Amino acid sequence: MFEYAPAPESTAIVDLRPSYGLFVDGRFVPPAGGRGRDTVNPATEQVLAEVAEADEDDVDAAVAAARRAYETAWGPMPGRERAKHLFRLARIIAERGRELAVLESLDNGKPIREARDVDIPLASAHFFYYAGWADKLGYAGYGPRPQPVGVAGQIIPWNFPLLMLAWKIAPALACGNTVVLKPAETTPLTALLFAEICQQAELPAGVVNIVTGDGATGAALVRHRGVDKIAFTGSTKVGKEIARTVAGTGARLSLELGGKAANIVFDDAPIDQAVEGIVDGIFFNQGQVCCAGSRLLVQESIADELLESLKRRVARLRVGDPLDKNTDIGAINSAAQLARVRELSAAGDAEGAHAWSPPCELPERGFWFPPTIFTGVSPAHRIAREEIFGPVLSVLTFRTPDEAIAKANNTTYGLSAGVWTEKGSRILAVAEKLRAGVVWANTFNVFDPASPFGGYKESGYGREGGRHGLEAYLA
Ligand code: TXE
Repeated sequence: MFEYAPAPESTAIVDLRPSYGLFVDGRFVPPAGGRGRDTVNPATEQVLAEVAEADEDDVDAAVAAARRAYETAWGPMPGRERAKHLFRLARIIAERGRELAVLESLDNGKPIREARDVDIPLASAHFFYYAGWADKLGYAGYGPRPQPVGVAGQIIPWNFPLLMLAWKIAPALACGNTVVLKPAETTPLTALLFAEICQQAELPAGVVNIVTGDGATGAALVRHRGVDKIAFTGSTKVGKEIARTVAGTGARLSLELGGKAANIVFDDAPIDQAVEGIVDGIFFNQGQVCCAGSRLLVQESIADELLESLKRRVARLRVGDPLDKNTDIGAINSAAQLARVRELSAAGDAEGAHAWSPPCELPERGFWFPPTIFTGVSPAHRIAREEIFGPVLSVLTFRTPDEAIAKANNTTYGLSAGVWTEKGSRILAVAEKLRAGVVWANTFNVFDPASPFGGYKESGYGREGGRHGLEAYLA
C-alpha cells in the first residue's frame, strides 16, 4: 500500500493507480499512520483509488520540508529563475490538459466540457499570469527585494480542485514562498497529478508539498507553528474555526468562504442573454460555486415572461454522464453534499415556496439532483438566506432599483452579484451600492487571472487573483 511506482504504460487518457501516497520533499511517501481513504466517482459511486490520510507527523514533515526549501532553494532564488519554473508548470498543465480534465471530471462529477474548457485552461492561465509577476515584483512598488511570507499552509475545497490549487500555489510561489497544500478529501486526484507535474518540471524538492486527508489533516496544518500563512477556501463554519485557531498562532490569514449572490434582472435587460446568464450562474458546476447566482431578483413587470423562457431553456439541459461532452449537468460531488442540497430544498417546500424541475431521468447510482427553480420565495425563507451549493435557484421579485439593491444586500454574505440592464448608467449606480466583491454586468461567472476575487462580510477577507492576489503572500 502507498508504494509509489511509475504509471504503467497505457494508452488510456488517465492512468489511475490503486493507491496514492503523500507528496513530501519532492517524493511520494506512505503516510506515517498507514491510513488511507477511498476517493469515489460521484457519478457511479465506484472507487477510483485509495489516497493516504496525513496525520500530525506527516504535516510536520511536510512543513519542515517546505521550510528547508524556503531557506535554501526557493527563497534565495532570483525572481527570473522562479518565473521559469512557473512557466514550465503552466505549460505542462496545458499539455496534459486532457488527462487532467478527465481526472477532474471522474473525481468531482463535473461535466467534462467544463473541466476541459474552464477548470484546466484557467489553472494553466493562473500559473502563466503569476509567472509573469515573479521577476517584476521589485519594479512594482514591493521594494528592491520583496519579502515573501515564508511557508504557506493552503486548504482548498472540492468544487474546483485543480483551479483552487492554482489560485493558491501560483501567487505563493511567484512571491518566493513554499507551500503545504491540503486538497479536499473527496477530490485529491488532480492535486496528486500536479505533484507529478512538479517533478516533471524539476521544481526543487519541498517547494510544493501535498498532504491529503480530511478536516483533521487541515486542522493539524492550521495549528502548526511552523506555518507563516494560512489560505483557506471552504465553508464559513470552518473558516471561522480557522480564524480562531490562527488568532493563537500569529500566522497571516486569508479566507474565501460561502456566498448567496443576487443575479438582478431589470425590465430593460436583453432577455435571451439574461436567461443564458441565469442558467450559467446557477447550473455551472451543478451550482457548487461560491459565487453562484443562487438568488434571481427579477423586476416584477417581466417576471412571468422571463420565467417562461428560463424554464424552456432549463428543460433543454442534459443531465447525466459527466464524461459525455454533451452533458450540461453532472453529479453532485458527494453523498454528504447531496444530503445538504436535499435538506435545503425540502426546507423550501416546507416553508411554502413552489419547486419546479424539468422532467429528467437521473441515473440510478451516484449522487444526483435535478435542476430546480423555486418561485414564491420570500426573503425570510432558508432557501433565500442559506448557501445551498447545488443546482437550485431561488426566485424573488422587486419593483424599483432601490428595492433590488436592498434585497440583494440582505444577506450575511458578500461575494458576488450580477446586474442585467441595457442602461450603462444603471449598471454603475447599482454596482456601486452592492456589497459584493465581484459584480458582473450583463454576464456571469467570468473569471480572469488578472482580476481580483474575494468577499465582504461572511464571505471572508483577502483577495485572490491579479495584483491584489500578491499581497497575501508578501510580508
Ligand atoms: O466544506 P469544508 P464542506 C460550503 C458549501 C457547502 C458547505 C460544506 O455551502 O455546502 O460549505 O462543504 C477542510 N480545519 N462550501 O463540508 O468542511 C476540508 O477537508 C481545517 C463553500 O465540504 O469547509 C476541505 O479541504 N480544514 C466553499 C476544506 O476544508 C478543514 C467550497 C473545505 O471543506 C477543517 C466548499 C478544519 N477544522 C464548501 N474542516 C467555497 N467558498 O467555494 C474541514 N476542512
